[in-house]
Amino acid sequence: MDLKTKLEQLFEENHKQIGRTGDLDELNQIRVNLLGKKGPITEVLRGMKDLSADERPKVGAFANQIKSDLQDAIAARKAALEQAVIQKKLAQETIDVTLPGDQVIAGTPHILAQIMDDVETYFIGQGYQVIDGPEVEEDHYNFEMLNIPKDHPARDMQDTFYLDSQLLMRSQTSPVQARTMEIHDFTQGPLKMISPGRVYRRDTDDATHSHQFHQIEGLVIDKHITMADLKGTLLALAQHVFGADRQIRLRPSFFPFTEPSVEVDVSCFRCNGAGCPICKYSGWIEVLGAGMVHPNVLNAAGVDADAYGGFAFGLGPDRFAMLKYGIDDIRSFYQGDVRFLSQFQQEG
Ligand code: FA5
Repeated sequence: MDLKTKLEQLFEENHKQIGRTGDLDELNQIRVNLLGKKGPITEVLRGMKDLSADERPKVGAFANQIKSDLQDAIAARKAALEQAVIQKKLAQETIDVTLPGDQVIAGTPHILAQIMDDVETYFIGQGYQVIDGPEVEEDHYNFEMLNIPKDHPARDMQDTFYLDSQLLMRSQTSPVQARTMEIHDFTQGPLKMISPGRVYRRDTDDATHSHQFHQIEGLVIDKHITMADLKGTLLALAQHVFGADRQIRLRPSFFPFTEPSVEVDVSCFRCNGAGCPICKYSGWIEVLGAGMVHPNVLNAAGVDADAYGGFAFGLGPDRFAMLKYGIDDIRSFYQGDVRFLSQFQQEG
C-alpha cells in the first residue's frame, strides 16, 4: 500500500473513532496514540525518505494536511465533550424557584417561662433583685428559719418530699428570703428581692395541683414598711399581669412566717366582677398569699425586728397562667405537647 493510501486509511479510521468517543480521557488517549512520536503518522512521515524527490513534497503536504485535520477534529470533539460536561452539571444544579419553601418552625419559650420572665422584668423595673436558691434545701431554711419548728402543725400545710432527716426538695420559694436576709447588709440599704423557681410537694396530681410547680417569692425589708406598701405593690402587679382595670382585695389568712397574713384576690378579668364560671360567680379570684414578715423570721435571720420590718408574698405562676389563658388543667404545662405549647407564641 502506498503512503498516501495509508494516510487516507489512517484518517478514515481515526476520524470515525474521534467522532464516536464520548469520553475526554479516551479522546486524550487517541490523541497521544495518533500524534505522538511513536504514532502511525510519525511512522508514515519516517517512510518518506524512500520516496522520490518528486513525490516527497506532495506526500509531505498531504501528511501535514491529514495531521492538521485530525488535530482539528480532536480539538472540536474536546470542545463538544467539555461543553456537554458543563451542560450536564448545569442541568443537575437547576433550581426550581416555583417549589414551595421548607417551613421553618420557630420555637417559643414555654408559657410558664414567659409569665415568669414578665413578672421578673416587671419587678426588676421596680428596683428588685432576682435571687436564686437551691431546690434541694435544708429543713432549717425551708421551715425552721420561717417560724415552723419541727412537729409544728403548720408543716402539714406543705406535704414535703424529704431526702433525709435534714434535706428536702423545697416546698416553697420562701427559704430564699431566709437565706438572703441572713446575709444582706442592711446598713447598705433596704432589701427588695424576688425569687422565682421550682418547688415540690407530695400533692396528688390533678387539674389544679402538681407535685412540682413554680412559685415567685417577693420580699421587701426596710424601716417603716407598712401593709399599705404591700397592698400598693400587689395592686400594681395584678394590674400589670391581668389588666389595668383590675382591683384586689385582701382576706385574712394564716402563714407561720407572716403576721398578719392575707390571701389576695383579684377582680375577675372575664366578667369584671359581675360573676362567671371562672370566678365561681363571686367576682373575685384568689391569686396569691402574702403578709407582713413575722418578727420571729426577722430575728432568726439576725435582723433587728424592732428597727426593721417588711412584707412578703408568694405567687404561683402556674395558676397565673391558668387564669390568664383559661387553661383548665395544670398538667398541660408539663406534658410537653407541642400542639398545646405552640399556641403561646411570645409577643413582640
Ligand atoms: C406558700 O407557699 C407561701 N410560701 C406563700 C407566701 C410567701 C405567703 C410569702 C406569704 C408570704 P401556698 O402554699 O398557699 O403558700 O402556695 C402559694 C401558691 O402556690 C398558691 O397560691 C398556688 O398558686 C401555688 N400552689 C400551691 N400548691 C400548688 C400545687 N400543688 N400545684 C400548683 N400550684 C400550687
